Amino acid sequence: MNAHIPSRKFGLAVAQIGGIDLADSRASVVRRLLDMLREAHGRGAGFVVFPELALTTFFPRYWMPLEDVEARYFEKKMPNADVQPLFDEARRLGVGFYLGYAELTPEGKRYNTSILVDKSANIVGKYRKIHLPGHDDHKAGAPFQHLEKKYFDVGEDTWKVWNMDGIRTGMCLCNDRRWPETWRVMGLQSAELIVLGYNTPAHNIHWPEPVHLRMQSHLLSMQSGAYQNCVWAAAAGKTGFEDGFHLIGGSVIVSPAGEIVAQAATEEDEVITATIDLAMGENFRKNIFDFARHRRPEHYRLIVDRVGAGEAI
Ligand code: ING
Repeated sequence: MNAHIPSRKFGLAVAQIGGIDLADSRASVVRRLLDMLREAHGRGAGFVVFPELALTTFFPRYWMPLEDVEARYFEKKMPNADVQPLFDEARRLGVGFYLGYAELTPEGKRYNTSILVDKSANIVGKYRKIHLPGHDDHKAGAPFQHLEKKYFDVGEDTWKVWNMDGIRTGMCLCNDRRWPETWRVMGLQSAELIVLGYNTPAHNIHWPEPVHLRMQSHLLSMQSGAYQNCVWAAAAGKTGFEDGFHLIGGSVIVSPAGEIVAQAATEEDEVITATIDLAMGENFRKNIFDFARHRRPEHYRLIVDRVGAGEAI
């Protein structure tokens, strides 16, 4: 019989944002993020997840000269004048947050980045996206591009887990959620909560994928990642239409059982919340996914040694 594990309840929010057009200023976007931060706080949240690239339109859909992309879409400092109001209000309300943005470093490196900010508005952790989807060439016949491999460098540091106001919190970005390795690296660091933002085009430019499968694979990735690593998981989407280009909705909060406990109903700015009990993961970690007792890394070598699929061994 499992010794009773004392509950550790916590108010978690996901702030899904609707489309951001090319014409939308960062100031107008930050006003929308502030509105959702306040709503989340009003609904008892101590932490809010904002989307990937939350300050601008999903610019990797456009082929542009690098100097223009860097000038228009990348943040040279974080925080900066545009986002300082978000940090100030979060500190005033005592709410932590995850925020995704495009980062340009002083050395000229470009990353698809996310930060964890605690309830005193200190940046606790930074992550630079590892799994960059898409391509770096111009696809002339495509209705839009997906140029993350052109505009971003691959992050040099693996996924980490930070103490975020007493919660062992890991983070990743968008395409990362589709790869089980992402979740396991954080699961092996005893994560309790994994948060991420995403921008997922509804239309697949590579083959006529039925649209409903975009939502299916997003939810499947979230639910399996959470369940197989005994973590609470939260995903904030940038959604709806951006200058006519469609991004899926489906922002969610998923329990360590892999169950969706909250899901966005729209493709607009929408806050979803849940009171999560961090103790829930313990039951799964002590039994079915007691990694120390059950995992057999000596049989997993292929996962690390091989990049692409190869011959049977
Ligand atoms: N977007 C998409 C994502 O992983 C994608 C790209 C969609 C890849 C569907 C494969 C299938 O959700 C980002 N930004 O990674």
